[in-house]
Formats: sequence, C-alpha cells, structure tokens
Amino acid sequence: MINVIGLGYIGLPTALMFAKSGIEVVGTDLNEKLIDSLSKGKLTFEEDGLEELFKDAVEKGIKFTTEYQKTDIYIIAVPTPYINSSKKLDPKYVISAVNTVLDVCEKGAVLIIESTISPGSIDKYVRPEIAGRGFELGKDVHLVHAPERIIPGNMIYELEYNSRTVGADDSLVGKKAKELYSSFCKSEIVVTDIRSAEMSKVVENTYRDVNIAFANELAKICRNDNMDVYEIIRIANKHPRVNILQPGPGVGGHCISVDPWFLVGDYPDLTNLILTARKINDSMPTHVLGRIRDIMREHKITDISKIGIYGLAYKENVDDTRESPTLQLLERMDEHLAFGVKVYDPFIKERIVDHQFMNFEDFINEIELLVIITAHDHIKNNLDLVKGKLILDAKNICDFDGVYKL
Ligand code: SAJ
Repeated sequence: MINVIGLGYIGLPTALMFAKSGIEVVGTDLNEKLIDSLSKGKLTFEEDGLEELFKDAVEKGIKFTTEYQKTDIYIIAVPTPYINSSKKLDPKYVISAVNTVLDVCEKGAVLIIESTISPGSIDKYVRPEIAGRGFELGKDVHLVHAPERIIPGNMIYELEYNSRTVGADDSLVGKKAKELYSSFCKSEIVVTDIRSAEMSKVVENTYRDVNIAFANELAKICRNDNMDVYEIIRIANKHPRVNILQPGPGVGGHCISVDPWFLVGDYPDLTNLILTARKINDSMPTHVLGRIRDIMREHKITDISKIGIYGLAYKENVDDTRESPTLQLLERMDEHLAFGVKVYDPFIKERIVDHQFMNFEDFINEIELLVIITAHDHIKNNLDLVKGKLILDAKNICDFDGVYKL
C-alpha cells in the first residue's frame, strides 16, 4: 500500500494515478475539510481529466484520511513555501511530514519526496532529522527524491507521458521506485542520485524562466521603438535553432517564479543571468502598468474604476492564483494608492480581491479599458462581446485593429 501525504495539486492526481493502475492507495492530508470533500466524492480543484480519473480511482478503492498509515512506501507531496524576504525555501512541512512518517512506518520503508525542494535540502534538513530520530538511513528507512514535472492545465496527460527523474542513495531502491512509477508512467524514468534529482528539477524551471525573460526583454525593446515583438519572434523562430518563448504580463505560479530564487539564494556570486532573468520577469506587471498609464493618457481616462483586468489565475484555463501577474500588478497599484480597478476571472469563484466581479457582462459593461492578463479560452471565445472597448492585450490573443499590446 502507498500512503500519499499531501493531497494538493501534485499529491492528489499522483495518488489517483496509482490507484487507477490498481495499487492500493491511501491519501492523507491534515486538512479535514479537504478530506471530507474528497471522501464525499467532491474534487478540490479543477483540472482537465481530473473528474474522470477521480471516479476511476474511487472505483478502485482509494481512501482519504487525516491519519498517516503504517506501510512501507510513502510519497510526500506537501507544499514547500518560499520565504519571500530571504528567497529561501521553507522546509517545515516536509520536515514535519517526514517526522510523522517515522512515527508510524514499517522498518525498511521508502520515503519518496516529490515536493520541489532547493538543491541540497535533503542533506541539509531531511537526513539530520532522520538520524536525530535514531533511524539508520539505508536500513531502517530509505530516501528517494522524485520531483514532479507536470504542467497545470495538462497534468493528467503529462503524468502518464512525461519522462521522470528518480533520485536515490541506493540503486536497488531507485529501481524499486522506478518500477512503482512505471505502473502509470509510460515514458523514460531516469534513476540518479538525490542531489542530481534536486538540482535538475530546479534547473528545468530556471531554464524556462530565463527563456521567458528573454522574450519579455524583447517585448520591452520593441515597445521602445514601436516594433511588433510577436512578428519578430514569429520570424526568428523560423530559424531551425531558434525557439523564443512568448512575452507576457509576468511569470506566475508556484514553480517558475520561485525555483530560480533557490539558486540565487545559494549561489549569489554565480547567478548573474538567473537573477537578471528573475528581475525582468518580475518587472513585467510594472511594464503593464506603464502601458495602462499610456492608454489612459491618450484617451483622457482619469477614473481608475474604468479599467478592468481580465484574469486572476497565473495562466490560462487554471484556477490557481499563486504569484499571479494580476496579483503582482494590484500590489504595485496599491503601493501607489491607485485603488478601484475592476477585476474578473471566470475560474475564480470566490472573492479574493476588491472590486472583483462574478459576472462577465456586468464587468464589461462597467469598464472602458479592458486589460487581458490571462488568456483563458473563455475570453478567446467571447472576444465579440468586447469589441467596442479599448483593449490592452498582454497575451496577444486579439487581432482587432486598435488593440494595444505589451
Ligand atoms: N509564460 C510566459 N511566456 C511563455 C510561457 C509561460 O509568460 O512563453 C508564463 C505563464 O503565463 C505563467 C508562467 O510563465 O505565468 C509559468 O507558466 P508555465 O506554463 O510555463 O509553467 P508552470 O509554472 O505552470 O509549470 C512549470 C513547468 N515547468 C517547465 O515547463 C520547465 C512544469 O513542467 C513543472 O512541473 C511546474 O512548473 C512545477 O511544478 O515545477
């Protein structure tokens, strides 16, 4: 039996995949409301294909509880928040989960940590904890780091078809973990050591951050001289060895905007490029604000409540608002006492910011300038309804005449 600890964005779909493939799974989370909801057959977040997978897993007998189970395989997928001021990882949930596992596990249990951690975290925080409890690593318990790679919006497909990394101290334990994941993962599973697994995960997200920063810097250069950045990227990408990403209003989510900071925090003298990329991406909400100001001036709009921001989620077709460019933008506005901008996102059903609308038409009726920050399919399918408005399209989804771009 596998006990999956932490049933959030990663733990839940992973637990469901194991259950669907016929393995006995118990999902544990300390959040009673969440367990209550899952036990009643109600999902806690939206994701393509998740409903179906959930149904299959429930039919196969997956159980949800707040209790840690006595078993020999654990998958730990608890959150790893980062401390904004120091840009360092806060390992408290991982440490606490490891400790509780040690309270109940069978001798020789394998602890697989899936949560993203900064390189070196297992040496720094987890091994000493285990040794401090009197457990001998490699005998009483075995450690594995198997960082996830799935992308919100396409998680279920990617769980099955992405290649995976398994880092272990011992090749036999690595092989065992690999076999376990191959119950649902149809792609290559690379077995390596724990430090390489930690580092490769953070490197993957940093690579994407740096490449998005390049696109964002191009957007700023092109804006300065009134060139069309999208056209330039489209042409440049015809070159067989060029593949520039898309500029946008900023980089959100709990991964790409966070992981590079771990490298900057640990290697401050060696991370010039990575730090600059982070700064460029973090500056994009301010760039959008500058664009809003230009348009307001040009059209003599003085009332901020005539501005409507579309999108609170950090990217299209998800309901996750962590580090979202819109939240960053509202924070910048707040710092400058610019209150009253209206906000709408069809995926966010609870009110999380001031002046948030729950109805799209009401929202559109009350604004003069629509700022598109998140390219949900919903807005792509409703562009007809916004044709008469001034539009700042930070995601390049509208091709009407007169639409302002980044
Ligand atoms: N973005 C751009 N321009 C682009 C692509 C993305 O501005 O061309 C923005 C998005 O709008 C969003 C942010 O970047 O705000 C991040 O979005 P994303 O779709 O690139 O990635 P995430 O954060 O949803 O998921 C990433 C993925 N990592 C990589 O692609 C290297 C995913 O595979 C990881 O599993 C995930 O981080 C994670 O959990 O670490």
